[in-house]
Formats: sequence, C-alpha cells, structure tokens
Amino acid sequence: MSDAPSILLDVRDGVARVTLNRPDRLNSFTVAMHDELRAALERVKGDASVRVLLLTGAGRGFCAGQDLADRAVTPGGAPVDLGHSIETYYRPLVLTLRALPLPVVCAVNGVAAGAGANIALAGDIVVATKSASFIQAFCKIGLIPDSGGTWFLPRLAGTARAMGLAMLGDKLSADQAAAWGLIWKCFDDAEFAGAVEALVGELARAPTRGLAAIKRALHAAEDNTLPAQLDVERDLQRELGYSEDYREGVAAFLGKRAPNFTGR
Ligand code: T3D
Repeated sequence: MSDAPSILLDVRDGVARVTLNRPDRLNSFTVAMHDELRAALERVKGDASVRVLLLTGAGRGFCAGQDLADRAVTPGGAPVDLGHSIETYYRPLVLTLRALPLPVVCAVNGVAAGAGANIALAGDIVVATKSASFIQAFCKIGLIPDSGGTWFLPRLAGTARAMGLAMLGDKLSADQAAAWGLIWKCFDDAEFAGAVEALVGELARAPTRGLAAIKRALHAAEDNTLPAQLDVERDLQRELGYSEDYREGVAAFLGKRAPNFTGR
C-alpha cells in the first residue's frame, strides 16, 4: 500500500488546488481518501485567503468513483450498507462543494466514472480535456447514480439523456458533455493546464462575494417561483451593494481603469 497522501492541497494566490491522488486506481475513493478530502475542505473553508477552489485528479483519470476493492463484497457473502457510505461520505461531500461561498472549478483531466462523474458535476464551473469522459457506471454493478447524479443529470441534460446515460452507462465524451450542457467547456489536452490556470486566476481576482451570491441565487432558483426568486435577487443585491468590491467596480469603470477586487 502506498504511503502517499490520497489528497494533495496547495493554496497559492487565492486558489486552493485539491488533487485526488490515487492515480494507480484512477483516484477512486477509499474511506481514507474521503477523510483526507473532508479535512482538506475544512482547511479551505477556514482560510480567508482562498477565493476559488480547484478540484482535479492526478494521473490519467479524474475519479473512478468508489474504490470497489475497499470493502469485502462477494457473491453470496454478507450484504453491505451502502446507505451508510452515502450518508457518511458522498452526501456531505456534494453538499459541501455546493455550499462553499466561492467558485468551485472541477477540472476533469481524464475519465470521471460513477460517483467521480457526479462529484465533477457538483462543481460550479466544470471544464474537461477533450480526451476526458463521463461514465454513469453504476448500472453496470446494479446501482443508481448517486452523489447527486439523479438530480444533476435531468436538470442539466434533460430526462431522456439522463435515462440513457444512467441505464446504459455509456461513455460520454467531453465534447458531447459540453454539447449537452453538462459542463462549461472542454479544451484540447495540450491547452488544458494553461486554460485551467487562466480560469482559476481570473476567478481568484474576481469579486468573491458577488460570485458566492451568484451561486446562492442560481441554486435557490432550482426550487423557487419567479416572485420568490425576485425576492432572493433583491436581498442579495442589497447585501452586495454594501460590499467594497461593488464600490471598487463602479469606481474602476468610471475611472476607465482595471478594478482591484479584494473579495470584501
Ligand atoms: O460503494 C459505495 O460506497 C456506494 C457508492 C458508490 C459510488 C460509486 O462510485 S459506484 C461506481 C464505482 N465505479 C465504477 O464502477 C467504475 C469502475 N471502473 C471502470 O469502469 C473503469 O476503470 C473506467 C471506465 C473508469 C476506466 O477504464 P480504463 O480501461 O481506462 O482503466 P482500468 O484499466 O479499468 O483501470 C485502471 C486501474 O484502476 C485498474 O487497476 P489495475 O488493473 O491496473 O490493477 C482498475 O482495476 C483500477 N480501478 C478503476 N476504477 C476502479 C479501480 N479500482 C477500484 N475501484 C474502482 N472504482
């Protein structure tokens, strides 16, 4: 067994870079990796210098979901309580990513399968290399898409595509994922690292409170009526009107200069 950490965390220039680091197992999740990721996300939450979270994978994959060898499952053997695994690990992870008050960028550097595909889709901005793919592998082992898959897929791609992806478990190319609106963009492999750095750099220099409010508003819209959503917009706009970054943005525009946002 490797002594290498399953999760790498590097905080620099306002960007927290979290790397899933079990490349020989396509970064699939063990209990230990879940624990390390949870600790890393706690550190990110407690670090006021962080203005964007980047989640990516080491090696040729993004994440192959649950490590199927991390527990004993055998035909005729004792049943396992997967509900416990979801409740303890996958559910809190997805909710944490969605609730972080800063942009979460998932950089899908290779195959994203099972829970790995849906954790990627939990990001606010999802980018992928052209060679990456998304696989709802669950149906191949008698399970349903978890980690938000049954919620994200119909909303992003429509029920017909969600059904096909979930029931057939076909490999969806990054290009097709972008064409279907599952992800923001994909990039040629050679350009990917540079494009991701440019993206997270731009977000780290942006008005963080405004971006966090955009995230809250768009998430609220998933369940709201129009009048209720107009209330959300009013309340968030009121909060942002008091922010330093709003005043800086207006002054920069009127002064015909670049803004210097501080995230306050
Ligand atoms: O269980 C719970 O707690 C409930 C929650 C469930 C959430 C889930 O995610 S269930 C779904 C689990 N994931 C899968 O079923 C995906 C399994 N993996 C694959 O289907 C394929 O590996 C891929 C399509 C993702 C990639 O295929 P390929 O051909 O590019 O790579 P490979 O050769 O299959 O994998 C490379 C190595 O990683 C290989 O090991 P080896 O032969 O070199 O020693 C393979 O066994 C290992 N690996 C890949 N995925 C997993 C894995 N080992 C354990 N668990 C995996 N999920």
